Amino acid sequence: MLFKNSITRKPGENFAEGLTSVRNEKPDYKKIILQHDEYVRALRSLGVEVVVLDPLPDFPDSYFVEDTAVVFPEAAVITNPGAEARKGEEDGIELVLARFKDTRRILHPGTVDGGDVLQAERHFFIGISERTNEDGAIQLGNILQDHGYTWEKVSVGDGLHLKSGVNYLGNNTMLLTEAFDTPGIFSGYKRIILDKDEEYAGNTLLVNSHLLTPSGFPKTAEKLKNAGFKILEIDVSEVRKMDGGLTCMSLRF
Ligand code: CIR
Repeated sequence: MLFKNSITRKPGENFAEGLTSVRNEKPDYKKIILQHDEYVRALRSLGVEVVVLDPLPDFPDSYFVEDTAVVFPEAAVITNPGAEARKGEEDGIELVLARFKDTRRILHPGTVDGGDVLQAERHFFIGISERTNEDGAIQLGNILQDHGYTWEKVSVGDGLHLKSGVNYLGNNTMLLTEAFDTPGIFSGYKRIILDKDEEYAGNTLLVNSHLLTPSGFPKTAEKLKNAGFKILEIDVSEVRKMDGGLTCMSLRF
């Protein structure tokens, strides 16, 4: 699927007040701004128009725009984010997406974070996690089904989001951690399994002709290149300190 448009949001000066499981590594504002700029440049270099929204001071995690919507050619589903501190981020995104798509909403008690929603061609995997519940998955699945997509639930286990551990690379190929390489779910795909010490690189993002992958994971970079993929390595060290990665920082359609 070719992406023409994307929505991003600049990290705010208070981004380090966002939710994170990473202790004792202080994130740096100047660095994250440079990293975000590089990310936006990479999207543009791949032919994608990028909307860059201003920070929302009340929501330090709001540059992780991926969690606020699920976008596909026919519509955009505005989520009800699973973390209390992030509820409300979706309202600003709805206004922007409504310029491009018909919008639908996930309603309470359903919760969905976009980071739990993995699209592989006409099929969606919806992760059940601390952020996405059964009710939310069913609401989203019903909307997807109305548009002719198929879907299934996947238990996320320990990770934050489904896409923290598995991503679709195109060409019928999944990049995934050993934990997701269980018989059944992804066995119909070619699979590239991440080394234990490089699992963070599972958050690799397919954009048109290239894969955006975090820098600093040489074994994963080699595996992707050997499998025939073109890669762009991007430094997201500060984003990682806030439990985020490359997929989280944009909505693409
Ligand atoms: C959070 O905990 O919600 C943020 N600090 C990180 C969100 C990352 N988003 C994503 O993986 N889609």
